[in-house]
Amino acid sequence: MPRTIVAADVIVTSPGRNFVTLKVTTSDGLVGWGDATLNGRELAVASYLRDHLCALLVGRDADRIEDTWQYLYRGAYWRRGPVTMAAIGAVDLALWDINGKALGVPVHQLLGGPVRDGVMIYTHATGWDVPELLEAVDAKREQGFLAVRAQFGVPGLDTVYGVSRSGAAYEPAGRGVGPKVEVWETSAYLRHAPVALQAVRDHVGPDLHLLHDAHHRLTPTEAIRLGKSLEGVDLFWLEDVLPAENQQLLRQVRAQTHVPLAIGEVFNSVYDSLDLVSERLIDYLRVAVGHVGGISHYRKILAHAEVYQVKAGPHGPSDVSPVSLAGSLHVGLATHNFAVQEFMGYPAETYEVFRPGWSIRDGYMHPGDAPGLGVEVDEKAAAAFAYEPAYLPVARNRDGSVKDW
Ligand code: GCO
Ligand code: MG
Repeated sequence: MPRTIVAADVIVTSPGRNFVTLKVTTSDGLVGWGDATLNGRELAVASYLRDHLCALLVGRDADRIEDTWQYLYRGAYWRRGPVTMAAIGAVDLALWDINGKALGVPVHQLLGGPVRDGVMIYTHATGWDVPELLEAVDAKREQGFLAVRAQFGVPGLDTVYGVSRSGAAYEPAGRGVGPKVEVWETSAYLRHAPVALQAVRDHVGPDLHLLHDAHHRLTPTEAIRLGKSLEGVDLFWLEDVLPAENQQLLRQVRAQTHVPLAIGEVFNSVYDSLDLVSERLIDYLRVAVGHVGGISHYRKILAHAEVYQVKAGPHGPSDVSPVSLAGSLHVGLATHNFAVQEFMGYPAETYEVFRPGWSIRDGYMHPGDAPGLGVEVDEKAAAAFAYEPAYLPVARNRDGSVKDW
C-alpha cells in the first residue's frame, strides 16, 4: 500500500521572529515538517506553497521523495530562485521527515549514517567596541563554543548590521512595515576590522576558530585589502566579501590573498556554486538546506563540492527555522565534507513552538536519534504568535546611495 499524502498545510507563525512551516500528513497518519522561511519575504513562499504546491502534493506517494523533487523542479517550467527553492525545500524536508518516521530511523541514517560524532557549530559574538567584543567572545568560549564569529561596531558609524550595543541580544530583522536605514562607510570599516579582529586573536590565543562576515559589501580591491590585512589573524573564514552575482570578480581576490573564503548563503541551487566550487574560488560553501530545495538537492551540491575539496559551512541564523537546522545537522552528521554549522540560537519563544531533539556538547551539536528530523511543532502554540512584517535593514552610503547587502 503506498503511503499517500492526504494534506499539506502552511503555518505562518512569529515566536520571536517569523517562520513559515509546511505540515504534510499521510494516509497512515504520519506528519512531516518542512521549513519555508525566507527572511523578509515570508509570505511570498507561503503563497507559493498554498496557492501552487499544496494541491499538487495531495494524492502523491509520500515515499517518492526524489520524484516529487523532480516533478516540482523540472515540471514547473520556472526553475530556481529563492522563493521557488525555499518552497520545494519545505516539501522535501517534510518528505524526508516522513520517510524517517515511517522506517523508524533518524534522517542521518537514511543518508548513510554518521561519519562523525557531532557537528562543530559556530556562534555569534558581537561588541560595539573592542572591550565589549572581547567580553562577548569570552562568554561564548565559556559556553563551550570552539568557533565564534566576531562582529563589531565601526568608529564614526552609529549602527552596524548584526552588532548590538552593551551586550544586548540582536535580531537580524526589525519589526515594522519597512526596513530601517543604516549608514555605512567602507573606508572606516576597512581601517577598523584588522584592529578589532587582531585584538580578539591576541586575547583568545591560537586555538579558537575565529570567523568574520563582511555581508557582501566590498569591491574586489577592497576585499583584497581586507583579506591581506587579516592574514596574520588566522581566520577560520572571511565571509561574503563581494556581492555574489558577478562571480568572476572573485578570481582577483583569490589570487591576491590566502585568507579562507566562505560564500553562498543567498544561493539557491547547485548552479549558483558550480564555478566557485570547480575553480576553487572559495573554501566553504554557505548554502542552507531549506533554501536550496531541501536535502535532495543539498546532498548533490555537497557531493559536487567534495570533489573539489570545498567544505560545507551552512547558514544558520535565527531566520533558518529549527526544522531546517535539524535537516542541516542530519546532513552534517552523515556528510564527509561538512566543516561547521552556524548556530546563532533562537529567542525563547521559538522553542515554545519548535521542540528540537538536538543536543549541544563541548562545541558540537547532534541532531538526536529520534525517527525523522527529530523536531516536533506545537501548532496550538504557533497559533498564538501572529505574523508581523519584519525586515533586514537597508544600508546607505554617506551620499545617500544604497549599499550592497
Ligand atoms: C549570517 C547572515 C545573517 C543574514 C540574515 C539574512 O551569516 O548569519 O549573514 O546575518 O544577514 O540571516 O536573513
Ligand atoms: Mg552571513
